[in-house]
Amino acid sequence: MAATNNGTHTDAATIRIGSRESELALKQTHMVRDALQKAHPHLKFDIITMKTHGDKILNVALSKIGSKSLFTKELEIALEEKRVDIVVHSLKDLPTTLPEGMVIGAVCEREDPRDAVIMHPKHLEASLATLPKGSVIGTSSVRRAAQLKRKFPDLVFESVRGNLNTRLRKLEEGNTYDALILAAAGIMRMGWQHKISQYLEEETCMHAVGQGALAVECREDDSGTVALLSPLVHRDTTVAVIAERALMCTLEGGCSAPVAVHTKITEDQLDLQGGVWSLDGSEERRHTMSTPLAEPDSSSDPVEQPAKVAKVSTTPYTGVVSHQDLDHFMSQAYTLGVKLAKHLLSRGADEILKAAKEENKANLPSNNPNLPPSSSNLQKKEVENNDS
Ligand code: DPM
Repeated sequence: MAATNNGTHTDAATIRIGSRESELALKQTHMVRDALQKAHPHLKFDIITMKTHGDKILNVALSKIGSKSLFTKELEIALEEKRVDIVVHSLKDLPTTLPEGMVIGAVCEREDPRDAVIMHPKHLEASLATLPKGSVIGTSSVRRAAQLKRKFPDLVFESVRGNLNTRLRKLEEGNTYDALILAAAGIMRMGWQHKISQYLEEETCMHAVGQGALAVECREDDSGTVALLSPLVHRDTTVAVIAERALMCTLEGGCSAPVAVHTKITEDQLDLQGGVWSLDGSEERRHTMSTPLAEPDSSSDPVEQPAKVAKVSTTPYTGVVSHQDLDHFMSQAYTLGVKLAKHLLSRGADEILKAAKEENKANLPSNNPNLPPSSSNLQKKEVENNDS
């Protein structure tokens, strides 16, 4: 245990950081470890790696699992059993409802949240708009596929197996894919920015909720660790991702549903754009709403209180720990996300999401024994994992 009984850290404490084993996960963990070491030079930080269920079951597409805890559960068990004190995640892999007793103690400054295109070496001069008709784009994200099918009906979208290293090798050494779509943040952390041909702006493909931000999870009752993480909290990122997660939570979207966002913080205002698509991209609902990020008392908007669901962390704001000086902004951001989600739902997003989830479920190999697991379209094909 890093904390003493009264919740404060001793000078000699060692903080144990849990991480997945993939190269990207470790790079992310090292970034957080370095920031913590800088903020707390007197503490020692150890990294403990482990495989998650998602790293072990390599034959089911992320969109079929329906649960986002696939890549986080083992780490959270280690946290609960006090084998580690904190866990580093890509925020976009963390569900909007955390297990009881767990909180996000810090959301760090966001990297570029956009999706990006890596072209096959034979298409280095091309963009998605100029690729030959029928070109195959590798992505296992229903969110990316739905938006891009709508924009580029002549392109073909295929699932791609494996972690980032495997995917890049399959693109560059094979002839199956003409391009990959990946999160710019992951590409940059891997040191591959020179391979990016094109960044996708929000008109073309909005990003996933929380994309590009790292989150540090800890035990809610470990006040010493929560305090230790506070130097890592980034205000604008925290406010933006709370709006995004409130939207996601209210839509009850998960990995299986094409939900995407675009957030902008300018001066004292937060703009949140959200969208929902059918799997084939033919249906779309998107809308933008804004809120002033006003200091207490100058806001005229009623502030929505986050729902407290039984058996769920009592921390409001989709699991993100509230910091006193940020609380007012966090609640305005949360309110905005809920409001935008309700607007989208009232315009038919509920039907679209329901249909997308059912379509995904119907294509699950286990629900459809006659379906060969390797049949060729995105919804039916298997992937090894979504390795982040
Ligand atoms: C989630 C999705 C993907 C990851 C779904 C989505 C992409 C899966 C795929 C929830 N998690 O984005 O619509 O492309 O097959 C993941 C990546 C990162 C975190 C890799 C990536 C790195 C970027 C970040 C996988 N999780 O999206 O290219 O920190 O946001």
